[in-house]
Amino acid sequence: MDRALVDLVKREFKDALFSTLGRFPEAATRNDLYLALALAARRELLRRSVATSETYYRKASRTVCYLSAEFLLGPHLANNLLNLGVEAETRQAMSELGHDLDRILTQEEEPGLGNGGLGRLAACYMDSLATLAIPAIGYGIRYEFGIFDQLIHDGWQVEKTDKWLALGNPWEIARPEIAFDVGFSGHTEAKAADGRYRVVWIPERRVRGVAYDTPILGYRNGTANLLRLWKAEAAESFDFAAFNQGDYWGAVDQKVDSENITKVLYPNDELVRGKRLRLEQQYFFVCCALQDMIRIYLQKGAPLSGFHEKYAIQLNDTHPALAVAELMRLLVDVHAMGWEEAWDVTRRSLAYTNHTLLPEALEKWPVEMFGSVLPRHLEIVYEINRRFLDEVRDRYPGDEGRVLRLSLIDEAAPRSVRMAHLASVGSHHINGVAALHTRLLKADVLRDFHELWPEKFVNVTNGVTPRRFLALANPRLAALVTGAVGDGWPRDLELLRGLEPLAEDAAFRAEWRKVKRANKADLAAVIEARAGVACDPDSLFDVQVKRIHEYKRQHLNVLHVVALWQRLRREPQAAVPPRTVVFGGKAAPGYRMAKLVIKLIHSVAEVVNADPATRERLRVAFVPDYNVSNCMPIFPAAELSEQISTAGKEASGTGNMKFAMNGALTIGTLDGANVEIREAVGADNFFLFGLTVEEIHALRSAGYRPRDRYEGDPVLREVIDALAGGTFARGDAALFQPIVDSLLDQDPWLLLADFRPYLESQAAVERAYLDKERWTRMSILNTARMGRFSSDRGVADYCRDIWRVSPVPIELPPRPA
Ligand code: NBG
Repeated sequence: MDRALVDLVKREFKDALFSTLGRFPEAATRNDLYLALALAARRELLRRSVATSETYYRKASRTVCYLSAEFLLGPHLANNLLNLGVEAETRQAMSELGHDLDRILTQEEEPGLGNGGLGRLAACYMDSLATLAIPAIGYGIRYEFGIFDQLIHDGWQVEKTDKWLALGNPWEIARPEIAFDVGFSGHTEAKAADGRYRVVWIPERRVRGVAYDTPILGYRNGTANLLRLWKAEAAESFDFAAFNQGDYWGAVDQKVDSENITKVLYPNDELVRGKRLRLEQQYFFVCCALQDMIRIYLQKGAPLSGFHEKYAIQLNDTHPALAVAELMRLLVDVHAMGWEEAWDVTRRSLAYTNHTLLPEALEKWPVEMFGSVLPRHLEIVYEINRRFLDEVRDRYPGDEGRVLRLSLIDEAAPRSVRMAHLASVGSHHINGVAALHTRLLKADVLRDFHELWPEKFVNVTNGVTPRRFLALANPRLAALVTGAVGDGWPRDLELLRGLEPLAEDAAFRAEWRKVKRANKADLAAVIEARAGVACDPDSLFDVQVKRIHEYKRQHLNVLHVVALWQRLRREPQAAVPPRTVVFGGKAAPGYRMAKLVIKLIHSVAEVVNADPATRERLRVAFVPDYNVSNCMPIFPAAELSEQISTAGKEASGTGNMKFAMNGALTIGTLDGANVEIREAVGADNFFLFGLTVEEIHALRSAGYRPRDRYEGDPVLREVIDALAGGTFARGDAALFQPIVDSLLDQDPWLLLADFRPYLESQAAVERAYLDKERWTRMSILNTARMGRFSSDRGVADYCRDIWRVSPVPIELPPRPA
């Protein structure tokens, strides 16, 4: 332990408490303590941030700009202490001052500026960019309210506003001088100027976007990249015309209206509803981001024709796809570049990541709304489309069907702008997020684009940061791993391979089990406190945590729970290991089926957990408010990871990686990154079941009749009959009827088709679990072989295949005395 560092932390902590917060220690609340420690850490962040920005500026480094409407960061303090490498000293300093670091850490409200996997991926990539010393800026939206907090009332989800900023945010720095005007609505005029025609957009409304910067640290290096989030403010805090006419309220109204744009994150995951405010949010942050890039670029006085040499702009799904039209507008209308050159610059700057194959998640904006919010952009989209379709007609003469399919405009009423097409046309590369997903993109959703430009398509399988999800979440396992393979693994996860031979070492396996057992005891305490369910840390911990969605099939998991319960009642002597089935996840507030699935989980839990005949052998718990903080005790304690989506529906999944890294075995379908995880860990160390994408196609075209499955399988029948008969609904047989009907009539997600194979796979899990030594071997091999699922590998792939950027390491000047 570095004694001088302990003293420094104490000094800076006290200094922040007195000089910034104006508190004496006896009066300090837990929030004061947290803020003081955060401010002390922030000094170190800023030291790195200043050195980083100064280096990038001096070297005019090629920079990745990651545009994302969501960044699901999770709490900063613990992660920053880890990356700075000062955790032990900080703990010591706090303890010498009479405080408990862990207690202070729980005070932080996490910035929940994302819905699920897509936003968390953006956060993992920011972490890896900084760790790999890649010059990068993340651009997004500073939502005042992030993803709602989930409460459970009588088994139902209730949403509560997430007031994450209420007690202050010590990690951000407001930059009121970095602010841009963003126009909306109005009309366009063609004007002759400098001997050429120029189009001028006269917006009807202007909003100001103000930058808020959060430094993102690399792991134990000098880098701190910027996450720059935009907050909407009134362009003028008073509309003076209205004010002078005595319309005070009208003037203030306008301010309130402007601020609405960044008020709240849309809580829908994988579903778009054509809401005008959401379109405004998307344009707002893209417009600020591009103006900011141009501002930075012009500091060096170079002509904008080289813009694409300076920036590699990544579009995280289609939410920022307006960047295609906005960059064209800025270059052509504002900076007077010719169309062809501007188009060349635009296409060389942008690349697009697709994150979904679900049709309901593919963004489309009705042309009428689009034109009313962004009249100039609609003209630009039309012009891009006109030129693009000319090219298509040249390549495929007479193929008007193809022209219709490729068009940026969907002609079906109401006509709409297809954002995935806009992003595809305006980008130099298009990528999917797992091998299977990229293959299906090429074959299906973007097939015509693939035929047109096969060279544009690449795959970059997702990854997750081992810093947060192994080092920070699972200190016991981290220590064991470090003891075995050294301390290099957090930045080179392939080093975990060194664990492989230890799978054959009985003493190491015993240590491995000890770690898992302790993590399970921790989680059991959390579950007891938060869900009111007591569970046995010696039972098999079977976990499914993720957004609640029919395609993810939490209800298939429930069908298994019910089948297991019925079997345990029937065969009390069966050689079945005791099991605790844990669920967690939020449902979109307007998604009725998903909310009913949450209720179903609670209802089944109520009955099963109270049944004296089975309660020693089966428990069910729903952990409320699944988010980044709450996931931390879950991954380390899980033994079985449920990744059971309908094949072809989960683009990648990233929770699957967090579980396996922490030594859980996966039960899963051939979907998303499961395919590659299974390849990596070995088929013997993975519980596979279910129809493949091809088999699903075949089944559908042969005519799938779920009711036949129900009638043909007595076990399934008993399960469904229990749901339909009110066994779990306190006698109210109608309660779960929508689920039963959906399964028996259409079963769009093929639960009944996969039910039998799922049950058999669960039986294989039971057998494997009864052999502790075998299970532990498999668990060790899972962790050992997860190296390629580090987000560092993901970022390295993007750097090599898409961005063409290289590291710019930061030399940190010595700490001022
Ligand atoms: C999600 C996919 C996940 C994937 C993440 C990150 C959207 C639109 N897509 O499978 O459903 O892991 O993106 O790529 O949220």
